[in-house]
Amino acid sequence: MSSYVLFGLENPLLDYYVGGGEDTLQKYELNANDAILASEKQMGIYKETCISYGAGGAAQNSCRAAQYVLPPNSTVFAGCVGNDDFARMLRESNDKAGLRSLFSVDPSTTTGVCAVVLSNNNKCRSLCTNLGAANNYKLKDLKAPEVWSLVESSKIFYVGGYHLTVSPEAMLELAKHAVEKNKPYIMNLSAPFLSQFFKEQMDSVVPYCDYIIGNESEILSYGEHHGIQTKDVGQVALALASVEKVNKKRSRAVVITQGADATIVVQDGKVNTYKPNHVPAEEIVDTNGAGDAFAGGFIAALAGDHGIDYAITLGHWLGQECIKVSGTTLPLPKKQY
Ligand code: 26A
Repeated sequence: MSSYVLFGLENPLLDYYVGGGEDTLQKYELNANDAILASEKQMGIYKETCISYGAGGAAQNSCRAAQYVLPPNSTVFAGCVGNDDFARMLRESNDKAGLRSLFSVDPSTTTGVCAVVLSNNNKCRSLCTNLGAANNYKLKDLKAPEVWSLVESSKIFYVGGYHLTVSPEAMLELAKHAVEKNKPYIMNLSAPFLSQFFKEQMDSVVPYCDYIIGNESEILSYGEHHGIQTKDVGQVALALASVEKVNKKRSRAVVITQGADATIVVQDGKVNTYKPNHVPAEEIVDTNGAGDAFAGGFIAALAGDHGIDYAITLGHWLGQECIKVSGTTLPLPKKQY
């Protein structure tokens, strides 16, 4: 029996930082705070000079962050990569973080890349992804015996909403296992465009979710595209939390972060708020990955059988540690909460 407790699934991406701030945003028709799939007009961005690079992929970042606070060998992460240097870099940084990579390899294409453009004194980040091999993850990859045996021995599941564009089938297969064994299943809303353009896929997975994590723009997009007539974050979160559940043994919590503002938690028909500690502007280096680190702390706490109050506190702490360093990484040597 393995000791892994957390199983993550999503897109293993390499983050490719491009300079130029507002000018680059304009050149490639990108918004300052957004996450999109690249279209033809953005393909040139991957030929711009890279100012730095590092492991990315939202859920992969969260799993690395969860491992930061969990005992060794607690986390595994599945997705599809190419057979190239980028894949080797991702494996190396997961190894370094103690996250086990469960990568399927598609040698016919390249590992996925996310162009990151920082603007507004590094307070805004625009993400533009070319999924590459990550787009080719299939249900059969999850069902491969060496992968599925780790699904069976894991205690808790974390799926990125971004995977809705890739393999909702694999997300559902994991979800059904979670229900059958009454294990917690957590999804991140990941980006506003998913509720809009992948609504059907989103709606197929939400009934299985025990926890849904997102930010204010993601929940408002969910509301807008589900006919919820309010722009009040708590009210939209209540509506999402009340979508009928498949696993009746667990209630659902919806957790919405709002940057430096209070995190909103909806559970059992009640709205609670949790204010994160203040981080002085001069200490903020790079906000890319803050939400992922929050999710990592949150799921690590759940994996350790803690309650939601502690999960939020640990999430806030990891989010804050993440924005004080460059990239989607956390400070080394490790800090203790
Ligand atoms: C399918 N898309 C668009 C994506 C992503 C993504 N991770 C998975 N799928 N677009 C951006 N990211 C990741 O989000 C992190 C910051 O939250 C980036 O790789 C970045 O590390």
